[in-house]
Amino acid sequence: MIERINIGIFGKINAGKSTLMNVITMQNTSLVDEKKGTTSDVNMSIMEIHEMGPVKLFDTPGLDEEELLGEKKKPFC
Ligand SMILES: Nc1nc2c(ncn2[C@@H]2O[C@H](COP(=O)(O)OP(=O)(O)OP(=O)(O)O)[C@@H](O)[C@H]2O)c(=O)[nH]1
Ligand SMILES: [Mg+2]
Repeated sequence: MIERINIGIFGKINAGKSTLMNVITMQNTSLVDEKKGTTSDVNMSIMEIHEMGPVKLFDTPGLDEEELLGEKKKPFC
């Protein structure tokens, strides 16, 4: 199995994490919306980054989701 560097994208709700993920991967694998709390589970994408090699990228739910479904989602983060 190929060894990959893990890269997580963390931040507050609606900060643009999924947008950043899609820009980096040049794909639309993460759902983007103006609504808060769009990402409910961690999304993973694999790719190669120049001069870094194989990586695993993780798009995550907002860190400040307590008022939404944050507590239920934490075990998946
Ligand atoms: N103006 C501006 N809007 C942005 C930028 N990045 C993302 N957005 C917008 O902000 C909103 C939220 O973007 P997402 O990428 O879904 O944000 P997120 O952090 O993944 O959101 P959650 O999954 O809900 O935590 C969308 O309407 C995006 O189009 C940016 O750099 N500038
Ligand atoms: Mg998101």
